[in-house]
Amino acid sequence: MKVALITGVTGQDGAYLSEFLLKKGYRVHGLKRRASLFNTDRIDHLYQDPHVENRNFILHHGDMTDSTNLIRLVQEIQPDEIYNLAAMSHVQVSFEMPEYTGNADGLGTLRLLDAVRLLGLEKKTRIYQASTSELYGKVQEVPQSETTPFYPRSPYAVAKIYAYWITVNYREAYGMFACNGILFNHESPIRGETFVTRKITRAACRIALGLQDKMYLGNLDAQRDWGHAKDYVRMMWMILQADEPEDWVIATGKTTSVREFVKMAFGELGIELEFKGTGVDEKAYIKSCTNAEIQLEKGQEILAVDSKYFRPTEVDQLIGDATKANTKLGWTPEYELKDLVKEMVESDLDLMKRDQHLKDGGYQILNYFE
Ligand code: NDP
Ligand code: GDR
Repeated sequence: MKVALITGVTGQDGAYLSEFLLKKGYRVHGLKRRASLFNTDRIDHLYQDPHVENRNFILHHGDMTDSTNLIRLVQEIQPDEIYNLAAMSHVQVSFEMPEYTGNADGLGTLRLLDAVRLLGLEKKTRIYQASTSELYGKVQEVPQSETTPFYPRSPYAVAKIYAYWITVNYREAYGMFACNGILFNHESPIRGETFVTRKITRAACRIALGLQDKMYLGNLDAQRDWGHAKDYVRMMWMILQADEPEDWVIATGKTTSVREFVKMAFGELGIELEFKGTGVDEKAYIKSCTNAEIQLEKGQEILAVDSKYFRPTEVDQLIGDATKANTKLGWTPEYELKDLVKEMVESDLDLMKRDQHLKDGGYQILNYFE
């Protein structure tokens, strides 16, 4: 039985990767942070009672900022594969917490690599590092591939660039099977609520159900190469099964603006929008609605731009070239963006209908939309 350690197991990718590896017959160990409330919603369906013998899904408390904890866990678990997914992963928040982001995302990766080296596991343990298309930052070349120069545009991206190069360095210096997956944006129904896609699908469903009047967004012109997280965790595993340790771009090769994503999400609900104005004065209104269950007035303003969501330095356009992953490992994404949007909207509609029942029953519902 192969043994994997996943850091960031409570996150979007950690949850999908755990499911994927368990189906492959792995014993999966997950590193989770201690929190004052349970923070395991995404993996609760995988939970196994600690009193059961021979569990194959085991959680450990830990933190990327704590070397002794990481060394002890790697020693205890003796993993065949480590997937380093833990990170303060929100680009805008990294401007508010630059030092912590550098510590967790940058130095955290060093701590993990060095734990493997100190314990003499260089030849046993393969390591996947969650690198990101944010490394490309300011557009140098379109589309972006493994050879495109980096130009990071946020404390998050700068921290991740350290993690990228320390992974390459440990591979070259100590012969470790350590690889970077340079993943472009990937989303799902369990995407964090403050990333733009999920913020949009949640708000569209809430507006359609009358739980919210309007949503606020930042830069509607930003373009992202959005894929489905399920396709991307499959590739994380494939990267560690390759013959040689290398770095790989994972992307769909198509780019879409935030504005277009808004139209697609409302479109799934049968609502057509009209955008008026430019820059911070841009707004969107209901143009028509073909869904008889939705009571929205034509002309209602449902979206406004709020400059507080603009970043001090923005990444304008990302579009990835995954030719290497396709030709050398046979990876292609199975999901189209329209399938992803549909899945996210259906899931959020279901969740928001529950909120509506609670509200109708006199209970207070969450009203937090950062
Ligand atoms: P999430 O934000 O959903 O999950 C991040 C995980 O890291 C959570 O489990 C979080 O724990 C954990 N974490 C944060 N800080 C620490 C810390 N100091 N010590 C231990 N654990 C910590 O991210 P995703 O699942 O979307 O992304 C996974 C990884 O891939 C991240 O490294 C991200 O930067 C990277 N990435 C993501 C892309 C995407 O589009 N999703 C694209 C490219 C790269 P908690 O639940 O307690 O907050
Ligand atoms: P990103 O994702 O920064 O690409 O990082 P996010 O969804 O936060 O932003 C995408 C684009 O949308 C614009 N935007 C807004 N973003 C947010 N969050 N909220 C808004 O209201 C809003 N309005 C417009 C942003 O300016 C940006 O251009 C994600 C994370 O998962 C990283 O961890 C990962 O490395 C990269 O994707 C690849």
